[in-house]
Amino acid sequence: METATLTVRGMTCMGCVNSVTKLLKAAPGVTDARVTLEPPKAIINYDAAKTNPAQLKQAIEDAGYEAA
Ligand SMILES: [Cu+2]
Repeated sequence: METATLTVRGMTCMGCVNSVTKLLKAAPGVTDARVTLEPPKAIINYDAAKTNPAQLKQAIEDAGYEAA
C-alpha cells in the first residue's frame, strides 16, 4: 500500500472537500482518502499496482480542481 499526499487548489467549502473525497474513493486502486480544506490537501492510500499519483491528480483535475 502506498500513500500519496497532494495539494488540492480550488476547494472553497466542505462541499468541495466531500466531492474530492468521493471521487478519490471511487477511483480505481484507491483504498482510502482523507481530504482537508485547511490545509488544502488530499492524503490517499492506494494500490500501486492499480493506480499512481499522476492518475490521482488527473482524477482531481477532471473534477475541476488543481492538484500538485
Ligand atoms: Cu465547495
